[in-house]
Amino acid sequence: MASRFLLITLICSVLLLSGQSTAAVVEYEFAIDVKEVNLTGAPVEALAIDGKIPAPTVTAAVGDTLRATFHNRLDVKTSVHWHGILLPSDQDGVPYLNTQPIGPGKSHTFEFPITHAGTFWYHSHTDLQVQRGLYGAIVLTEENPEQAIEERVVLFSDWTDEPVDSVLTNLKSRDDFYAFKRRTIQSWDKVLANGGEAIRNRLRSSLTRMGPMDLADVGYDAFLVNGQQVSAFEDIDSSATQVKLRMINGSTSSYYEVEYASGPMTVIAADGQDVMPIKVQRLRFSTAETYDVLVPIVSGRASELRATSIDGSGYSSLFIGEGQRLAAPDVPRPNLFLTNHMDMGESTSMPMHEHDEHAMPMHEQEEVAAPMHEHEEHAMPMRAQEEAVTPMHEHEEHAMTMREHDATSRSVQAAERMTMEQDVIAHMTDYSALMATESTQLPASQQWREIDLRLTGNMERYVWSLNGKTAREDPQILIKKGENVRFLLSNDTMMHHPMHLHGHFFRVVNQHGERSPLKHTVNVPPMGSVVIEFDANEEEDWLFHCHNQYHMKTGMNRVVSYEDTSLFTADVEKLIRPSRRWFDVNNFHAMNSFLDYELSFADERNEFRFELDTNISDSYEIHATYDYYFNRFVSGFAGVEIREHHHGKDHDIGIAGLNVTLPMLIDSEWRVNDHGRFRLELQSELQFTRHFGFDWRWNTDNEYRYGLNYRVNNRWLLTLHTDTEYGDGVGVKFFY
Ligand SMILES: [Cu+2]
Repeated sequence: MASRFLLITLICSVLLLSGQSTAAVVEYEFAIDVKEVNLTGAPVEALAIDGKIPAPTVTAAVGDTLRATFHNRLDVKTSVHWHGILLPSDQDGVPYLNTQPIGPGKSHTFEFPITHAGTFWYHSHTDLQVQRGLYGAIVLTEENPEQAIEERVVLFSDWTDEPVDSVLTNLKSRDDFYAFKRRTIQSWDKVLANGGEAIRNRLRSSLTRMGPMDLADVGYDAFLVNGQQVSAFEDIDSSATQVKLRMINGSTSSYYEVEYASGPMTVIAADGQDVMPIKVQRLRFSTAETYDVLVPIVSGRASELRATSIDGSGYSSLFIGEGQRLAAPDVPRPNLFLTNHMDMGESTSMPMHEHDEHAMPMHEQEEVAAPMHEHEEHAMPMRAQEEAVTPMHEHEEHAMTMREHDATSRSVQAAERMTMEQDVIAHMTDYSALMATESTQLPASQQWREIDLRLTGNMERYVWSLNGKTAREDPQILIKKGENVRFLLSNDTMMHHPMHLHGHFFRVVNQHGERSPLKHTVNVPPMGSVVIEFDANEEEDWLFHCHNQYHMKTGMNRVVSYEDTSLFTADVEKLIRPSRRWFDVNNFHAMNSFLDYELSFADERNEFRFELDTNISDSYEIHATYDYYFNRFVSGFAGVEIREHHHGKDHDIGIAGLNVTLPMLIDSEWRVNDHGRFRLELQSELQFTRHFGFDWRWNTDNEYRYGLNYRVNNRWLLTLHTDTEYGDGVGVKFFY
């Protein structure tokens, strides 16, 4: 691997006419190559820029020209996108849209003027390469920076040892594939244990066919800060009383709760744009955002900045300062059973006490899942150093024993909240507290264009879309230069979506009116809505997409095109697709009395299904159908059914009908055969506990199958079944 060191050369200094300031060409040259890393105890192949994960930080000042050359040493294509930066569209780095991909062995040079300051990042926009390590920080400073305070870059990311293509395949194969690994299967035992409100929530979400809320897609093996699970800044100037952290969430799909051990953080910029300073104790950090914060340095202490994945499945730790380690408080696992999705959009709707109150029972926290393992490992040394008396120690105790000390815990925390300074936001979960430093109003003289964008998806099939259509089906949003554009974003799904617009800053319209903050990435919470507005002052084409890379790659994106200058071509399909369009899912069910094999081959709208049932000796049934999905709940199908049973051959028949998801998430099949005979079949699954589940199927011919399953791991189930045709049986189910 040809690793190159960062090369910064100030090639030429251009004296401006005034003679006062100098603008430089800041030049970088990087190699993109594979790199073996070992983050969880096993060596895995990753991708790195100049041998580093994260990539080296790119810095430049307003007025400079940034010239960056990338040499692709991979055997696949790659690309580099400058996230959040205003630049000419042909430099934006989105392959097939703005900049051609960088082929294997090829090089590409970007060159653009730096017109604004702030904290940003750069990353590959090809396939899921960002999950493998192709991301780095960008620090853009003012032309003549004032005496700067001590500052550091803090880049958070998520890590899986699995090949990314298999992550996507797994997400497609079963909606709870990673929930099992993350221990977030929302089984009925937990619903019941959480009482009346949880039962009502579950019944409501089942009746409305929404299904339960989820906070993460992937079961990660590690969460990283500056490339490590535990990292430290020990070299802070000893005279410094505070340090500026340029925080970047460079994750592929993770949101974090960020908290600092030595008091609240002062947020001074969001997405590279200055905001009026606000003090925040716990900050929800959406994928692809950046925040600049000031944190106090406590002499003789290394205070932890902890970023906990919002599903509670793990965290990364950064210790700031030198001395005894001071741990940040544990963020209890969110309780999805008691979180009404309507709460998700409200600021500080989940104050600390509510969180703790809704924390998982203790035994739940004790179970050690793979991602929790590291969590435990670096929690241990902290606990070991008990001499480092942490003021937050009591907090941990509360979280762990809150079942027993519920009442005590609640009153203690209520008191804590009371004593907390009035102007500290205990938990910032949205943007209502963010206020720009000056008016961000759009030119009053311009025409308005308003566009409704519903964030839609199908969790069961893992298809994500806008207004019910993937980018392949409806790729473009047309706007005109000189307009004010307003996007009304409403989230119809039970997941968060961090929506990112390339090449523009938009206002996130909030209570601060004309001083609504400017951002380039906005979280739209489950069932929530957000209004964004921007001045259409660019040219050509810009991507607008969910920055959860798995949502983006399965359809949640659009090209925003300027009508008169758009260079949009059909090639864009190569951009919005993962490495392939079709996914296959195989289910194999082997019993002592029969075999059942199901194959599904599907894209976002079409599905080919094949099912074979047989007892091997004298009976079999084959179904082969084509399904077209009208929407999340309804598909139409046509196909054939071939049956041969021991009591005599039934002849082959054509079948057609509708599959409809009914309230309570019951799947129904309404079909007729070519003799005009109608049949209704119903089926569903019930998950009693993390491991035990029940499935049933019944039809109006009075055929049924039902069974009890024990889930051994992500892919294997032990099963006990009975079937009208094949009788009772025990066996295994396997899917891949
Ligand atoms: Cu999304």
